[in-house]
This record gives sequence, C-alpha cells and structure tokens, in this order.
Amino acid sequence: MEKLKALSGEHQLASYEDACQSFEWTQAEALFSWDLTGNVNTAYEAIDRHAEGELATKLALLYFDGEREERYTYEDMKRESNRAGNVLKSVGVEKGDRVFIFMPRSPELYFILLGTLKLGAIVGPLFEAFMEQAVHDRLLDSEAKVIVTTEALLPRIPVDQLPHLETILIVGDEVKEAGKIIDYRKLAGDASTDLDITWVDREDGMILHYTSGSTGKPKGVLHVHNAMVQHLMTGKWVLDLQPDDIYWCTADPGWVTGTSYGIFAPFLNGATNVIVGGRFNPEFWYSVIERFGVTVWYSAPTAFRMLMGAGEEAFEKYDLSSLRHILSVGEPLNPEVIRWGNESFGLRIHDTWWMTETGAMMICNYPTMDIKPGSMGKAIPGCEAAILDDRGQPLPPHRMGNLALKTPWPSMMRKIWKNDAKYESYFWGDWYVSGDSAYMDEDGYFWFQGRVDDVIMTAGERVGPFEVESRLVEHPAVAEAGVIGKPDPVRGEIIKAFIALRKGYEPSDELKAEIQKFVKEGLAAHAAPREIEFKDKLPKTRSGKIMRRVLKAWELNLETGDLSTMED
Ligand code: 6R9
Repeated sequence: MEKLKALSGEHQLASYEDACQSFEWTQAEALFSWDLTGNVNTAYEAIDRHAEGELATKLALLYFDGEREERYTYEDMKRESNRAGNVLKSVGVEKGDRVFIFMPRSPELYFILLGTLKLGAIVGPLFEAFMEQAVHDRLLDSEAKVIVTTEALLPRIPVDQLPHLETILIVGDEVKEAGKIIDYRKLAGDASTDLDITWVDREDGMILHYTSGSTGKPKGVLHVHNAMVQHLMTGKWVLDLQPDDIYWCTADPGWVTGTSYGIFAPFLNGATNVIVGGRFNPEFWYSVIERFGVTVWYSAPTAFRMLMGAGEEAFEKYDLSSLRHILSVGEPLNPEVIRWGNESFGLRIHDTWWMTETGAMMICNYPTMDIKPGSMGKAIPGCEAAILDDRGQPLPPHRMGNLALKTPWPSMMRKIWKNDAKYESYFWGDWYVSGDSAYMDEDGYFWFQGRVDDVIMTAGERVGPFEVESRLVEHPAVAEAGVIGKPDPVRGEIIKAFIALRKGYEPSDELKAEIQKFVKEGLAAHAAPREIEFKDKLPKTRSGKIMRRVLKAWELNLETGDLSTMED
C-alpha cells in the first residue's frame, strides 16, 4: 500500500472518534441561516445564501456533455433558479404540489429542480431512460400536477391516463404548444430573475424518489427539507469538501445519489460542482476529470468496473493527477476495484453505504480513519448502526443479521407516499431495518453480505423483480415469469428471467429478443432481462407466489432449502 498518496491537508472531520463522542445534530444547525432568521428552504441554503455572500462569484456548476460547456457562478445559479421558479409559479405550482422532471441532464434540469424547491413544491426526478409504464406509475401515484420534459420524451407520458396532470412544460427550441403542452423556454425568456422564496417548515416535503422493493409497484420515498442537515455534514465529513475542490458526482438525479450528493451536499457546502451530460464512455469520463481538474470524485462500483475494463490505454491518455479523494456507493466495492484504484490513481476508493430511504450517507469510510478494504466503514457521527437478529435483538460482532439504524436521523424518509403500512413495516421499535444483511466486526466496521429480500442491484440500479415480472406477463407469449439477480462480474448482478410460455408459443431466440425489447420499451433498458430461460413451469408457493429463492438456487447450483410451502 506504500504506493498510495496520503490524503493531503487538513480534513473537515479532524477525528472520527472524537466526533462520535461529542457530536450532536443540534451543533450543525448553527451552520444554516435559518438558525438566525427562522426562514427555511433548502434551495436558499444551497444557492442564494452563497450568492448573497462571499461565494457570489465562485463557480458553482460546471457542465460538459462532450460538445457544450457551460459555467455558472452561485450568483448565476440564484438568478436562473429564480427564473425557473417563476415559470413554474406562472403555471400554478404551489407549495406541496408535485412537480416531476423528466429530461436529460443539462444545467436547465438543475435550475428547474432548485426552482421547484424555491416554491415549496415537491420535486420528483425521473430517469431519462424511463418508458411509458414507469412514468405512468410514478405520476399517477404521486398525483403530479406538472411535468417538465422534452419533445423527445413526450410520447412516453400517457397524458390521458393521468387525471391530476395539469401542465406539461417542454424544454426545447421549437415547441408546438397544444392543450396542456407549454413552451418552457418561451416562458423562461420572459420570466423575472427575482423571486420571493416560499419559506417552509423543516418537516415539509422536498423530494420524492421512487424506488423498488421486492413486491408491488415502486414506492415513493418522501424526504423533507430537514435532510439538508445531514447532506451538509456528510459533505464535510465524508466527501471532505474543501474550498478549492472541484467535485464530481457521476450519478443521475433520477437516483437519490444524484440529488443528495449531486446537488444538495456540494451546493450546501459551497463547492464547485461538475455535471456531465451524455452517455457513459470511459475516455469521455477521464477527459472530464482532466478538463475540470476534478479533485473529489463520487461514483459507483459498476462505473469503476467499466473503467477498469477499458484498460490502461484509455487511462494513460489523460492527466488525472488532480484527483485527491475517490468515493463509491451503490453496491459492494469489490477488492479488485479497490486494487485498481490503488494502482491507477494511487488513492484508496472510500466506500459509503446508504439507501434511498436513509436520504444520506449512514455508514462510511472517512479520510481520517483506517480503512479495512471490503468494509463499508462505520456509522457517521450522530448515528448508530447495529446488526439485529430476526426478533430485533442486537447481535454480537461477527454474527450476520439485519443491518439496522437507530431512529431518527436528520435525512430519514418521512413517508412512503400514500402507503403508511409500507412505511411502518420498515421499523422494529426504535430501529429502521434496511433489508440488507451484514455483520459488524470487533472494531465497529460493517461488512455487507447481501440483500435479505429479492431486490436486484444491476449496474448500480435497484430493480424490483416484481415490476419486471409484471411487465413480462403482459407479453402475449408469457404465462408466468420469475425474475432473479444473477451475479455478474461487471454489473454486480444481471437480471435473469425464467419464463413459462402460453400454449401455442414455442421457445426461440427471436422470442427472447422480442420479450427483452418489450420490457425495455415498457419499463427501462436497465430493467430488461439480459438472460431469459424458458421453463415448462415455475416453482410457486401454495399461495401462488413465485419462489425466486428456488430459481436462484437452480441458477447457482445451490441447495433449494425448505420446499414445504411449494405447490406440487
Ligand atoms: C444510495 C443507494 C440501496 C441499496 C442498499 C444496498 C446497496 C448501497 C452499498 C450497497 C454494498 C455499499 N448498497 N451502498 N451495498 N455496499 N457501499 O444506493 O440507494 O438505490 O436505494 O440502494 O444499495 O443493498 O440497501 P438505493
């Protein structure tokens, strides 16, 4: 390990151990302007506060998509998010309304997201890759009032089936207005750059991220403005953001990482934040680090593995010496990725663990802590993590069990949209139970073991098997479908579907391809099964549930375990 560069300079978290002893969340409050004014709004704290202070002319956002480069200071960000807020206001957006954003990454997306928050409305960011069904489920469940999108994505919005949707704002150059469709840029061009921010309560809704569980449709995880407390502090402690840093989080805002750490943590900390448009491509990514001199880089194992796969040749073309701190989230950080990081950058990749539901980082590796490669690290100051047995009792070190967090913490989800029962099901007494299994070692480091449920993690995306199965059975040839995650060296897991065909259909490669296309077009490319296997019959419980555990055992040549609940 002597090859590793020392993480230079003073760190924001001087001593992890000291902070754990003495830190209380109330200490963080003095860092916000609302501590003095009583006026709360995350967008104000993230942007306007800096624009009105010493950081006014500091670069806030650097955008590059391979062709177009744009740069915005904090002052610019304030003006542009005000403008976006005024556009939304002019179409009737009010506090508490749900506004969805469904467009490729661009500076405008960020202005619109911040502008939504400035009105006290709740923002719902969607992946650009979502197809009609996925868009429909999210807009319907949340009763979205407005969606901001592009002409190209418009056909994926089933307007007739969304009774609450009042306005579709299209961001484009030549927009044909009709019915609910309005030209965003025309309004933005005329909009004022002054806006009276709507002050909210710290417990008011801010952002709604839909995420997948093992059953049912994706669920809407609601976060409130108070989450900013944890975004700010983890940005300091874990990202270690310093005044001169150029920070790049590679995640899309459709994923919680792309908002909590692609927007809130960096801007709350007054950092210079890099945003990249366009598709993943190893050389392009390296070129971004070189172009902007990125110093702190937050990405995911899948991306690291793809960069690894692109080989040294791609790597050596670029000057990547600006990097000083690299972090990872979303999946287990494999030893070979850590090794690659050490050898390529002379830096150890720091793993972080958290979930859509936790809203912010919970278990992490800190610059000032000894890292045990392969461990997710330790709970952040002010939070407590433990391993519980199935009755909710804490287990001693080295015993595998349910990874749980002591409630509450500032960024904890406050609601599953219109599903209180689901929300309650996460909590065992004072504990939030994550659905991950893990163990803790004698030094308090946590080691990830797997998901307790059937949720699939493919290329960093969380996919619920049920959602894919539901789509599959809509295909005329499919009688039954069971979907599992199959271990894959690059993607972590890939989606594999077992399918029983309806009478009159025969297995064939053409049919496989057609079914894959059907899922891709209905849900999203990342949700389509990369492998399909046809079976005469699928293993089911007596109550009719597909037994994914048995499918998985078949796939991996494991013992099938207890089959008492399986139908004959
Ligand atoms: C932020 C985010 C959450 C699930 C989580 C776990 C997996 C996340 C991880 C990790 C191993 C890590 N996960 N970080 N597994 N090591 N460092 O990823 O949110 O999309 O909701 O996924 O991701 O299984 O329960 P989300």
